[in-house]
Amino acid sequence: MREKLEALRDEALEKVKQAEDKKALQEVRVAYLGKKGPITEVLRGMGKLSAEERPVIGQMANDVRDVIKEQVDSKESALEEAAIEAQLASESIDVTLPGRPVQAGSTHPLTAVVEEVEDAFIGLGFSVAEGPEIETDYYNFEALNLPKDHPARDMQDSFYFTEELLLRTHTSPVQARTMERYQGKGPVKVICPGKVFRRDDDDATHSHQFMQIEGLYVDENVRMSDLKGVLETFAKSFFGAEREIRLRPSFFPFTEPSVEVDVSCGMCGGHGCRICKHSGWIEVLGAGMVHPRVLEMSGFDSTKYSGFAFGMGVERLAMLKYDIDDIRHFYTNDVRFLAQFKRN
Ligand code: 2U9
Repeated sequence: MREKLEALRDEALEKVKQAEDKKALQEVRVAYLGKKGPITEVLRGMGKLSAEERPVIGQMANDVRDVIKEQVDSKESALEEAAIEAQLASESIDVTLPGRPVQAGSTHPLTAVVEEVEDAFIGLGFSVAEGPEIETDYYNFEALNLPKDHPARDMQDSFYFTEELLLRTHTSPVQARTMERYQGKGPVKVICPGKVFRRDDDDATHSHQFMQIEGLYVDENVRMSDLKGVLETFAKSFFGAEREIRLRPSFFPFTEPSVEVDVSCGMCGGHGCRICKHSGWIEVLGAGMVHPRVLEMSGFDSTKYSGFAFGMGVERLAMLKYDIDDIRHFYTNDVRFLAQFKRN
């Protein structure tokens, strides 16, 4: 019996040693320590032993069971530890490896120009206002002194949804709505950037959708000289301090008098070159003193208040500033074009 227990112990410990995973170890545990295992069998057959042998063999069987159990338990802990070590090793990150390059996008040139213009006017005390791209006939035309028979209201020139609703053809309705909100009390000092829509055939200089920034300043005693000073300050800030502006008479239904504003050519310094078509000047925006009828329609007393307004095309500003030859570059989203406008 003694030899049998010793053989059992040696055999079990050898199998513990050889067990490579928890499943194999569990099999050893069940085979040697389970209810149907050989040690339980020895303990069960104790009755057949003599009175002297019984305590000795009993003690020995218990010892063998204990040593097998202890070895199985410690091997189990060792296997668990090794598994955790292996997992940690497989998940380890070498933080000294160089990172994969990230493809960062860039600000769209039109967004960059809008933000730059906004910053220039915010510096002069203007706020930024936005409004709906789908407008009513009233705000897009009527409130801006464009009567029903005006050629600009031709169905062929605008995108109409119904007789009353259309895609705005300029951002002027945003200023009309802003004035209305002020309920006849100045000052109103806003710029309105946004998308506008006109039924045009697209080519290198025209697009059926483009961006405008318009501005409005209404207060007591606003004069043409205020308009000139603001636009000159803007032109110098946007194009460069060496640039000059000049005003030429023009006509818009919503301003009287109206002007077109040229900036001196940055390429030739005003002497004349290919860029300015040998005139020394480049047209950049339209402006004027707000028509008294427009002031009245939006709730302002035109005998007490006066104002100036101006409008410019964002694509045109960007094309002049960055020497871009085709307006369609702004909308086709070729990354080779867009990536040139990365800002630091
Ligand atoms: C209100 C009163 C007056 C806005 C103005 C212009 C002159 C102008 C064009 C420039 C190039 C449009 O993008 S463009 O084609 N705009 O010449 N816009 S004055 O006058 C207003 C607007 C709103 C209530």
